[in-house]
Amino acid sequence: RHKFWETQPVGQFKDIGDTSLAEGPIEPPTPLSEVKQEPYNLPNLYEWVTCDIDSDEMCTEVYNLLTNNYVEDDENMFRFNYSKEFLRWALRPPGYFKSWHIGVCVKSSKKLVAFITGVPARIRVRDDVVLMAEINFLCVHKKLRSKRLAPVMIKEVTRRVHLENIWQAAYTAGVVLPTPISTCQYWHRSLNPKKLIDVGFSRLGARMTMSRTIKLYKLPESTATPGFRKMKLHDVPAVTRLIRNYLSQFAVAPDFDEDDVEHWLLPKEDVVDSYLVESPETHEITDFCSFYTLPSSILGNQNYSALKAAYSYYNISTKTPLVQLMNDALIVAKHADYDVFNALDVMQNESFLKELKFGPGDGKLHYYLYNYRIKQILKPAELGLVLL
Ligand code: NHW
Ligand code: EN5
Repeated sequence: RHKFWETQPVGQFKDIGDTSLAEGPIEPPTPLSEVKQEPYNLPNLYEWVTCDIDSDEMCTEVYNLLTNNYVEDDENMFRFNYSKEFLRWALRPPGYFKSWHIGVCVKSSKKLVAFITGVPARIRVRDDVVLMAEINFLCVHKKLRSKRLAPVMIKEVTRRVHLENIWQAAYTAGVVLPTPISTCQYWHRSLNPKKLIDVGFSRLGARMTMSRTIKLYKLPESTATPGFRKMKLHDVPAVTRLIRNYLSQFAVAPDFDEDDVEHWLLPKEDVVDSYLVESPETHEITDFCSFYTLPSSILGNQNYSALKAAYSYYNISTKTPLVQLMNDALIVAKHADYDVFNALDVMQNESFLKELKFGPGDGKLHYYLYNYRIKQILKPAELGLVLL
């Protein structure tokens, strides 16, 4: 069934529910001297490249590959269109390794035809903080699919992660692989319902007219929470305390320090947005919400070529009810001209999705760990991790 994944240290379908298997690493680390020193072999026409995404030319090559070949929905109507600035942000967190930004190109023309990346992250699984690689942006050009290139790329990124003495990884995918630690549902909140319907992202509900639909999704002009404002650099220490305390309740979550918070959560235009609530009385930071910007190309529509989507990231409420906080997030997203606000049913998101008129999407997102076993499949609400 899974000729490649059966050979890898990941939870196997046959082991689901086997309580005799302990939680933790599946295989022990091997001495660094035993890690393969040369890259894996590629088919003869191709060669490895380490992608320098600081370089505008390389960043453009990667951007073009992904823009034309990355993830689509099940009916091939939309394709993720990560921006160059987003890719630079996603691939250069504190302590990143250039050697983990891996391309495959055609020897003769140097044209980039495949890509995979890792970035380092400390991820806590229950009580253990584990240094991991977060793997993302696996992409093989449409013309080179089904030639078993993906397993070679996964083995190569694994080798380069091992060379840094890191032995675990986390990743998400829309497809089922051996074996998810959790399966989440995408939810969508229309901000621009007319456009969403026009492009086939959503449908006019039964017994609904366009004008009733527009009215249904209308939002207030201004935010409701006193002290709601954009996060600034000087907020990093307070936001770090807030988020560390909040994430401690989940079974799997990143272990963020101040440098991570500055990188991942400080607002970056058209990449990541973060708002917080500063108490007008005490000036305490009591609540926080954030979203990242990931447009999709609209494939084959006469009138529109891009869908502007916000994706819920980390949200924390200690004083402001989460429903009110997220309604304010919807209001600022609407003002910034997003067409849709997307969220997964992770963390405490269930508590606002229905009330704020999010509807379930047709996509699921499966979470995976490499070389780390957990005993039971987690509920989405036990996940405190959002990957890009
Ligand atoms: S998920 C997004 C993945 N990208 C896309 O969907 C883009 C569009 N599709 C493609 O480019 C986010 C191709 O279809 C890809 C597969 C490249 C997906 N993850 O080359 P073959 C991520 O980036 C397995 C893992 O013939 P292809 C996360 C498949 O099950 N494995 O297929 C990435 C089969 O193995 P099996 C996937 O269609 C996490 C084999 O690939 C997969 O030409 C990576 C077939 O290969 C997926 N999304 O190319 C793992 N899709 O055993 C990281 C298919 O079933 C692991 N496959 O026979 C950790 C590594 C680090 C460890 C460090 C200690
Ligand atoms: C790793 N970092 O399928 C990422 N998206 O629902 C890789 N559907 O947008 C993982 N099919 O339901 C990728 N509209 C996995 C996701 C791949 C992309 C994907 C889904 C998620 C999606 C939309 C459009 C469907 C178009 C036809 C969808 C319904 C919205 C509606 C709004 C009103 C209230 C009810 C729902």
